[in-house]
Amino acid sequence: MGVVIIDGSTIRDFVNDEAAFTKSIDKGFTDLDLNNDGVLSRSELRKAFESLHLIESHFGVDVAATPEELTDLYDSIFEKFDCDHNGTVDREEFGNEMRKIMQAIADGLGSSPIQMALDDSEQSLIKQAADLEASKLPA
Ligand SMILES: [Ca+2]
Ligand SMILES: [Ca+2]
Repeated sequence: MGVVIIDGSTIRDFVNDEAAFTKSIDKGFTDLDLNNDGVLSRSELRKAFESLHLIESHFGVDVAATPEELTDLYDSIFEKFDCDHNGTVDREEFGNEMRKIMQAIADGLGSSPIQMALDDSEQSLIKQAADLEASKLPA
């Protein structure tokens, strides 16, 4: 378990770093596409959000939400991602929506840094944002 300190600019720098962001979105998409059919299904996207831990922090869900409430929530997230409503999320839809979510998180954080405890093995976007910033610090 490592603790990182991030603020809005950490995340914004990451999202604005086109090469780094696209690379991590691409990798994330490939990891999430469990059956390798080139698109994300409802359940694949749900797994993604369960592992990103964004739900609790960003969507303000009560941890005591019932399974039905959670399913409704994940359904509404899926609808957001699935811009053309064809029932699957392709790479472009995924990248566009992740960018919006990360920007919304950045705006929410503003300039007040928060501490996040992250699993060292975790490769969430927030962890990658923190790593990117750390890599730019003078040695
Ligand atoms: Ca798939
Ligand atoms: Ca779609």
